Amino acid sequence: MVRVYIGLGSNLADPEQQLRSALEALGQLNATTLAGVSSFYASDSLSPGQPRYTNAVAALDTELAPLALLDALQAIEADQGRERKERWGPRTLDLDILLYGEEVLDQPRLVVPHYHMHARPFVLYPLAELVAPDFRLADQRALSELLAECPFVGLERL
Ligand code: A4P
Ligand code: MG
Repeated sequence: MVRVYIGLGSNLADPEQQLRSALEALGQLNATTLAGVSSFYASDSLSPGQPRYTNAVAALDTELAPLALLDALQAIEADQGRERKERWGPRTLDLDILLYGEEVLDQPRLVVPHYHMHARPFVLYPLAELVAPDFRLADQRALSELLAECPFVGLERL
């Protein structure tokens, strides 16, 4: 069993409901247990002119290998009607593998820790709800230091 953290995001078609549906699907994954869910947070999109996002982080305990987990997450995204038209386009559902145990992966389909997580308040603050205060990322960066450099600005806890 490996402890994994998943970032959830949506900015189309009732984002809060998208996140709830995705959490239900995560809870039904093979060889996987949903171990925790953060609060939901709203924030403006990083891409100007797009609808606001709702984000959350989920903790999973899984026996799925990293790429099998990615396949499963992409199947959930597809089930919930995500269409990949443009990178960074609005989406009904985005599921990112933030952390996969202690692993550091740099593969064509999978980079872990997720490349943008270190400076995104809508990832770091929900993650902080699920872990101990002295938590370190797989690359050994302390979550507390990342939070100190990432003010809780523009984030609304729902
Ligand atoms: N991929 C590589 N590593 C991973 C990983 N750790 N987890 C690959 C998941 N996928 C990973 O993803 C493109 C490819 O990344 C996948 O096929 C997978 O093989 P995608 O989800 O299709 O692309 P994307 O999400 O449009 O691009 P990207 O760079 O992941 O965008 P981000 O970083 O997710 O940004 N503002 C707010 N407030 N909240 C948000 O959640 N999200 C975005 C999208 C922009 N602004 C936002 C938010
Ligand atoms: Mg993504």
